[in-house]
Amino acid sequence: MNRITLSPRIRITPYHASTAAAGVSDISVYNQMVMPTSYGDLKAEYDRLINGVAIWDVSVERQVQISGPDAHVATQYFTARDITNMVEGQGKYVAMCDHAGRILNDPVLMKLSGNRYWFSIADNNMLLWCKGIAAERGWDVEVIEPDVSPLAVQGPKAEDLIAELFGEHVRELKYFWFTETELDGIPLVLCRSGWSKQGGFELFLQDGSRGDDLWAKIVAAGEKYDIGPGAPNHVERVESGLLSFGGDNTPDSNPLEVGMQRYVDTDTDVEYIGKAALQAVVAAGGPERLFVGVNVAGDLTEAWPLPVRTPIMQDGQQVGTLAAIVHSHRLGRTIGLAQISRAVVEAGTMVDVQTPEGPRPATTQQLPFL
Ligand code: THG
Repeated sequence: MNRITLSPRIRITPYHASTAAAGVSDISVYNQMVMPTSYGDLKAEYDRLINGVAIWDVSVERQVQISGPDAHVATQYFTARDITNMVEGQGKYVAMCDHAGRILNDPVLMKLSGNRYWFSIADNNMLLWCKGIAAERGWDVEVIEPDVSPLAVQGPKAEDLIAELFGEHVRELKYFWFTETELDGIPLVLCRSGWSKQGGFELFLQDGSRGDDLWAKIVAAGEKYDIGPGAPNHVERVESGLLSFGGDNTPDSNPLEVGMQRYVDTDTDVEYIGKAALQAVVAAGGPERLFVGVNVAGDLTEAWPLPVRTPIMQDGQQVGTLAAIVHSHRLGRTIGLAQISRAVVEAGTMVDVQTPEGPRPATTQQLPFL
């Protein structure tokens, strides 16, 4: 068993004491911050997410806030999607790319009151990127990481619980839309979002001194729904085909190679970093690799993410990389997420994947599985 040595360099979250009291057993590090990944019973955590309601400390989804007179111009330039028509209270799933069109992040972008935007980021230092480019461009913007720490409430019973706490109007919120609100004086942004397809909300706490208060209020109200602690669920996310940025992609992947083609605009007049490179990929007929599911022969006992991506082979040649492999109880088979050569995917031919339990034959399929 390995342990992680904590120091001020690896930040703890505003819910740290609550997660410890709830029995957190495993953590990862993400955006230089502690991310709880299990409370010791992965099967129970999965069942709670599929059938009930779970509370997750996802403070590690940090916000990069862009505000000021040039906020829209700057935010658009960082975003490989046309955000011209975005309105206050709306969120969108977007890609941020470098100048070669390689994906740097897959945040949820939110447009807040007062000419402010939040990139709710995956694991990569976008604060540094945005600050550097804004300064070089001479834009009149402030780029900061505000005191904001999301708490996810996920599962089919999440909506009833959130409606009880915040009112029936929350049922009308569309996906990724949000309201700036409070709970007994705790300031937060309530968004219909979260890294699962089981439904739910994220409460973006805006005062890091109130984390344990907020956790306690959710757990007290959730008692009658049998709420329990959990974390972004590795099995459910594979079944749902949700991208884990940094894990699923290779460092040179463009967003079309990680399943984000629906969220990338190349036929647009707006300017953004990487646009020319992505237009060239489209003009060439599409990306070289696709993000797909694999159906793997045989059962598997291992339930954790792979420590490294493993090669996917065909006829002795590497044709892709496997990022995740799990046993799905709902599907009754072993499934994985992979980046595989488009030619191989389109031919529909068998591949060989390296699993923690040896090599196995596999077929490819479109995502999601469920
Ligand atoms: N919460 C917050 N920020 C985040 C994440 C989060 N930032 C990084 C990362 N996680 C973003 N990743 C995703 C990926 C997919 C979805 C949500 C966050 C998702 N997708 C839906 C789907 O695929 O069906 C809907 C997408 C759509 O149609 O627009 O839910 O977890 N705060």
